[in-house]
Amino acid sequence: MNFSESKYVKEMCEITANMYRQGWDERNGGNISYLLDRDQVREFFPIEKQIRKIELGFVADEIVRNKFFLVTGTGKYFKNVEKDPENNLGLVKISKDGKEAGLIWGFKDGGKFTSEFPAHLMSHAARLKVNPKNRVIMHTHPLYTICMGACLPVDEKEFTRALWKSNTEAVVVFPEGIGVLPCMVCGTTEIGQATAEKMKKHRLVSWTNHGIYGAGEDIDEAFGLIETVEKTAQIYMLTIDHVENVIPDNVIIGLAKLWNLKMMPGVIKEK
Ligand code: 2HA
Ligand code: ZN
Repeated sequence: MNFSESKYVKEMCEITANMYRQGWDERNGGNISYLLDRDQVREFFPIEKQIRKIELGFVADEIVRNKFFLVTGTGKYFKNVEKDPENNLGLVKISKDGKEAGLIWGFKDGGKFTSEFPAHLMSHAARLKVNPKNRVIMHTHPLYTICMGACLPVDEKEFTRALWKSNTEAVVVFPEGIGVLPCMVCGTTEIGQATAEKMKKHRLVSWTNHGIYGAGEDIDEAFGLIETVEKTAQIYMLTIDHVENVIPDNVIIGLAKLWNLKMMPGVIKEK
């Protein structure tokens, strides 16, 4: 079978089209990286296959070296992935020394991976150390999440609390809370390091005035986290000026007890 028809490429096509239709990924906004296992790649390619080398511009953590990533391309539009995956996506293998990536498939017009690849690889490394089953890092620009970040102080406890108090699903879906970064220059190793630092404790990281990162064992988990934040942020923003009822602390605590969740400390005060 051709890799273009593989389950992995299909998953990337479906999710980018879906995210585009949510209105989250205008123009070239958003990027996704999907870690594939050696055996999953070996089904389609000789393991040493390399079309060309691409410099990473930083040294990747040991845990992601020799690993394979299916990743969206820089300057490419989510809108177009489904029509032409081989141009808009690439499959790369991180080199043994962590300094470059070998292209195995895709980026057919000479392109390369997303400008946010440092943040992706560093986040993969951070999540893999917490959960060896993590496979996906997803970045996107959801409208209400960005609005909410603009309306709140840059404070992850306050952001988490505002989310948990707006939607009963929120504490259940992300009991560890959301990490928050201030507005920073994107596409740099600095924002990558800052994101990865937050990823040690959170599967979600808000980039103030920009968007959000989600991590998961599969595309559904990463997407599900982000769509829950976005739905909740929509509730928050649509009620902000006239809210009568927010979720009481005892209900949030009750939900956490019911589902046996370990809540981010310091967000809700246990009485
Ligand atoms: O790839 O979303 O953060 C475009 C972006 C940059
Ligand atoms: Zn972005």
